[in-house]
Amino acid sequence: MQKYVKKLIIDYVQKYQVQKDLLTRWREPLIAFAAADDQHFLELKESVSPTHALPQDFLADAGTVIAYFLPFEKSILNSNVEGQYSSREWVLAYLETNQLIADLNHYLNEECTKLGYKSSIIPATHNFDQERLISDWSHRHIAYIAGLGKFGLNKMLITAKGCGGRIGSVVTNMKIEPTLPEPGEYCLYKAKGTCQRCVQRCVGGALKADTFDRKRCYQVLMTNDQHNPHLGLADVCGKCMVNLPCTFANPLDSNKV
Ligand code: B12
Ligand code: SF4
Ligand code: SF4
Repeated sequence: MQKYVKKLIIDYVQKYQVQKDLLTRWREPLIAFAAADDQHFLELKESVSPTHALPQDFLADAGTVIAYFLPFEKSILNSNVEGQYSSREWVLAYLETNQLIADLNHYLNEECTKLGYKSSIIPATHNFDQERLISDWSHRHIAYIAGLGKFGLNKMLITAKGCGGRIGSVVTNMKIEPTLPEPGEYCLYKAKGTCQRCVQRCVGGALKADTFDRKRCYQVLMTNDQHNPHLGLADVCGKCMVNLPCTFANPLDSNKV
């Protein structure tokens, strides 16, 4: 079943970018699976928020959580390196990937239904408390539990294809064999105390080696939205995700993909 679901996602993303009139291109997605009764989900009530949901809050008979990473084409990531504001490519990649995640989740739901199963449809973002700036379903933490990657100093989930992309997750009552997380860190600072390049790149003074000011970061995101008045809600920045050793790959993997 793992192989089957992986192929559904990979093929969908490949066709999506050719069939639709889009500017964004994605590299091949990475996919991982967690058992819905994995005890680590309970820990999110402490580490993220007491109101963080469990897979069973979406489906009472939840079996598996599927987490996927949609890595952007390198040109999109490189387009966002220079300047104070996000590039136009970055803004469009944000908007188009959020739509892709919504469409992909609907597609997976249809495919599950065909097989006699159910699945949740959870948005890519904007499912967060506007005051606390914390979500009750943190895709990054879900993906971490499924073994899709490890947290970087920049707060991003770093995967085998780097951190430059977006994450989605789906709860289903299908039982799929869980993925085994890899040992060790994927961030140079966390592994060796070096690098900190993401901190140096932060344009808002929000990201420090020991703290992260989410309100300050959000102000920068909203400045980019004001800078792009004709493009939908573009609360973006992402300067701390590009031009880094972890943008395209896990910098600690000697067999980088
Ligand atoms: C709220 C939110 C924001 C807020 C707050 C950001 C934040 N860091 O929490 C604001 C609006 C400021 C924001 C900004 C951005 N966001 Co945002 N945001 C979200 C949202 C909706 C929820 C995140 C959340 O609530 N996390 C819970 C909090 C408590 O976790 P946290 O702050 O990340 O802190 C934890 C980690 O540092 C972690 N951690 C660190 N080390 C370790 C080690 C271990 C072992 C463990 C278990 C945990 C851990 O523990 C901390 C506490 O639990 C998600 C979508 C979603 N629903 O998941 C997207 C999301 C996190 N955002 C994303 C992105 C890309 C961005 C931006 C780059 C904007 C952009 N698109 O241009 C910036 C980056 C800021 C940054 N450096 O983090 C992506 C991240 C993709 C990735 N590769 O990881 C997500 C997942 C959206 C998506 N669907 O892809 N975001
Ligand atoms: S830029 Fe360096 S310190 Fe920052 S997350 Fe990536 S590897 Fe870690
Ligand atoms: S998204 Fe921008 S403001 Fe927020 S931490 Fe990254 S570089 Fe700093």
